[in-house]
Amino acid sequence: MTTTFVTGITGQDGTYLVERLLDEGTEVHGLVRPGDGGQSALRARHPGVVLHEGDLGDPDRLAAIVADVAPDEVVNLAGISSVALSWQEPVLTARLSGLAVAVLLEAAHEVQESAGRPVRFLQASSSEIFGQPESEPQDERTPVRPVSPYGSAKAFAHHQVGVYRGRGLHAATAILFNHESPLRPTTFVTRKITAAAAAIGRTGTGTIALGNLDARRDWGWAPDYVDAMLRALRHGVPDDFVVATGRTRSVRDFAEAALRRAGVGDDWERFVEVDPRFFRPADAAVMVGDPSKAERELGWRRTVEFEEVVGRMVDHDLELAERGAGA
Ligand code: NDP
Ligand code: GDR
Repeated sequence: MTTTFVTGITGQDGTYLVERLLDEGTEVHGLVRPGDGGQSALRARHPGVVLHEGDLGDPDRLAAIVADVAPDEVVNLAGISSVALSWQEPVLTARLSGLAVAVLLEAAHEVQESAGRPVRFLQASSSEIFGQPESEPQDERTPVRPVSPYGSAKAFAHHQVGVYRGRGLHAATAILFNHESPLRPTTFVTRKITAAAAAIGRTGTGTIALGNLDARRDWGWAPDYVDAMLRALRHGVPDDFVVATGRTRSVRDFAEAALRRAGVGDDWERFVEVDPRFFRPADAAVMVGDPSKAERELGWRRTVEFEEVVGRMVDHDLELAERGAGA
């Protein structure tokens, strides 16, 4: 039986990944932060998952857990995942999303050396490593030139994976563009919009205060991206794979689609306002990925288009709003 160690198991992608791994009969071990977090919900839902308490910021504990589990596969999803937060916490971001990846790679390599069997590693890399790219669409050859503390930490991690690939570890990256689901927290623009749109749709009042409405992003469906990560992990050759839809939409487009779905109609613009507090010191104007390598070499296909991503998120939030109102 394959043993897979997953960090970030309580997050959006971790939640979908655990279900995939358990369905295929994998023994799943997960890193959880001491204290509650999403831990008790996870224990209740999946009692078969073995949880290990530790923090990414504690390198000795992290290395000891990997040595103890001696996994066949490591999937690293944990870290500071908010670009906005990384501007407020640049040093913590470097520790959790950069340095901790060096610790995990070294620990995985040590397991490989001491057990005398291959260990596979998958890093959740990010389109933010490209910063403000000069060309579109971005692919695996786009220069890595981050402009945010988050992107910089992810770029270090991305390069470190390449270093360990050179040392013989089966280490791959999925260069993930934005991917969304009802599990997204409202600190990200999509869920912030869908939660607010649902409330506006129900009550007919309220506003959504947003930053840069012209920012364009390539938004996909989270379970599709988890599928891509698994394919990259299990692929014969360890490599880097852009995971994206190849289509880009503005924050304004997202807000329009969500408000229309919530039943607001042509009047949607009246509910959107710009608040300078949500602008960032640096932000790419347009991100759009070219997933053709993942499609060609991994056989990956997205299954959910933009309109449906928005629709599923709004419908979920409308349901939550109904339930909240009925309680
Ligand atoms: P989430 O923010 O939903 O999940 C982050 C996970 O990291 C949570 O399980 C969280 O645990 C854990 N974590 C945070 N800090 C620590 C710590 N100090 N020690 C241990 N665990 C910690 O992220 P997503 O699921 O959306 O993303 C998964 C990965 O993919 C991330 O690395 C992200 O940077 C990357 N990525 C995501 C994209 C997206 O669009 N979603 C796009 C590109 C890359 P807790 O529950 O305790 O907070
Ligand atoms: P991002 O996602 O920074 O791309 O990181 P986010 O949803 O936070 O921002 C997307 C774009 O929307 C603009 N924006 C706003 N963003 C937020 N959060 N709140 C607002 O009010 C708002 N108004 C406009 C942002 O400026 C930005 O241009 C996500 C995360 O999942 C990362 O972990 C991942 O690596 C990248 O996607 C690819």
